[in-house]
Amino acid sequence: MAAHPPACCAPSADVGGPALLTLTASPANSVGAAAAHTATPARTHAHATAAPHTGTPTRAAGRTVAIPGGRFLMGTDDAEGFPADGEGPVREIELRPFRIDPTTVTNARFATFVKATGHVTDAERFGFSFVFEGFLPPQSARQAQRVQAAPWWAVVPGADWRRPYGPGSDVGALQNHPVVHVSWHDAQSYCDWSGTRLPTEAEWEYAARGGLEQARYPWGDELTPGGRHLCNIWQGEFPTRNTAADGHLGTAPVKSYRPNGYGLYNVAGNVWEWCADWFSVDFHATGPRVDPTGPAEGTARVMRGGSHMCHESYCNRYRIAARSANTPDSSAGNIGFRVAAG
Ligand SMILES: [Ca+2]
Ligand SMILES: [Ca+2]
Ligand SMILES: [Cu+2]
Repeated sequence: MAAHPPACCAPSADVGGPALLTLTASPANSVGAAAAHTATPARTHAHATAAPHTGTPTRAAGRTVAIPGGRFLMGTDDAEGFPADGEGPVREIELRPFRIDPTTVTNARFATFVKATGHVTDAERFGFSFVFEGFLPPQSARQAQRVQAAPWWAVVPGADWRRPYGPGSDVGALQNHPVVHVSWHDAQSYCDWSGTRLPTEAEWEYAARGGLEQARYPWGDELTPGGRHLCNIWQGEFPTRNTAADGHLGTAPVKSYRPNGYGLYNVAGNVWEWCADWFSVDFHATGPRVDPTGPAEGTARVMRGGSHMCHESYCNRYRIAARSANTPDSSAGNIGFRVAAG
């Protein structure tokens, strides 16, 4: 994502996957984040996004809320935006009705899925995931290999969804927090099991807007109206001091803060959310305007919504129109997902 000014708070798409395994075998103490996206082998998993939408309603789909079809203005030309991310141009998009989960998938729900299927996540297969340095014991933080372009990300062997801060940590107290350290593939597997699917990027944005037209945030244009925090991001100086003025240092329970006009929680902040689409900075400028599903191929999958690590001075990608992406086998402590259906 070298073309993204400034780098996002999520570890770069370039460092996930087997290329990193090679690097970790060498004494290099930082990962070359500027490597090409092609460092990750292309997978043909894209077609899994066409997973059956029609099966009988399942428990997981039953948690979803109905979003009426309609037209909306997608994207932004906001001066606070990042045009290089492909946030614009603003265009009218038409969508069929669909359903979407009011929350991201929790650790408790992901545990049910893993228990039922024996699913092994990409983080477990590769043997590491990316953990924010501030969550590590000082000794581990000092010794950890870092992501060059985003050195606050430590490469932590043994970090995965059950051990979000690395070996010795657990999700015991985080049952209703979003599952993290899950790759796009892991999210897709959860969807396949639960009879759901990932939302398209257009569906995600439409649902996240909650009926407001072109608002900067899910509740309006002001970040902290009346001084109130309405989402879980970063306050203080990134990445050295987090005051947690919004109540949360790391992830927050999935139903924190008030929901948007469609009943969705934490679309802004908390965790990045995988979408079904391949990422492109410009495909949408000329692409379909009715039920768009993104480009036919790519190297990274769209992520939306921003995370608890976004800060206005650096990565204000908690705006609704903000975009990011990562390779489909990458995972980190600030990436999760919510499911859709219909
Ligand atoms: Ca926070
Ligand atoms: Ca989010
Ligand atoms: Cu960010």
